[in-house]
Amino acid sequence: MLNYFLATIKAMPVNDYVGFTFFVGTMAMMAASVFFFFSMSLVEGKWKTSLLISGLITFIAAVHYYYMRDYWAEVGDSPTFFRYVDWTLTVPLMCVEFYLILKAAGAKTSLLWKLIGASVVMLVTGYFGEAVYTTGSSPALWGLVSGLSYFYIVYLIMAGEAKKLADKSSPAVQKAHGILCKFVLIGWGIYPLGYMIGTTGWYDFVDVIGLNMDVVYNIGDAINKIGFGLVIYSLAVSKD
Ligand SMILES: *C/C=C(C)/C=C/C=C(C)/C=C/C1=C(C)CCCC1(C)C
Repeated sequence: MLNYFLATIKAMPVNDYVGFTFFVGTMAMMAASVFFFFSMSLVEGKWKTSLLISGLITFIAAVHYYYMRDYWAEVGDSPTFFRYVDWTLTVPLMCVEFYLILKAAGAKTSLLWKLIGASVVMLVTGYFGEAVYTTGSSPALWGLVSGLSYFYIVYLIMAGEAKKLADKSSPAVQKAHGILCKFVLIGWGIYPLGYMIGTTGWYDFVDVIGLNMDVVYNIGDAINKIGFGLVIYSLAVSKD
């Protein structure tokens, strides 16, 4: 561990703010995982699995951030592959969180599979546009398909099946569901911004904000993965 810190500090030029966000991301995800795992023993039985999933989301991210930091330091380029492997594991787990809190209201596994299916399509098409078909109008087209899958998820949770189940749930679950929806609508909306910065297309005007794509993705991950877990945590400790 000490060696890791020393190597990190040596490999980190003072002006490498991108590398710095990978480093801070690793630590934040690790700390959050410890918090969620330890909280499991403090909450009622029915919430333990939800907290376990919260911890797994940040733990999987911590491991990927560890490698992404290395990759950035060694190669000096976006660790797109690790990034998408991370998302492909963690985003479906976020769908599981929705399913688990709505299960008491009668959520079926078919709802879970719709959410997971849409998120896999969203991520695979995003990967195509970012790493496979990167020229001409391809990134814009793949980004569009990805965006449609994203809006299907938003529809399911904010107006469709999941919303109807939330309406039948306890006040505490309703509140948690509502906040998780805002994370998906606003927090997940950060990612297309990173995509527009990192790929070429009609939307290149977004680059004028001068941010680095990985910094945008790293901010998105910190907000969404830790934020999601904290919503679940506060639901689990509420008297409901
Ligand atoms: C922990 C990781 C999370 C919550 C990742 C979420 C990623 C997205 C919501 C990505 C969405 C994208 C689009 C909607 C269009 C452009 C391509 C993507 C994959 C960046």
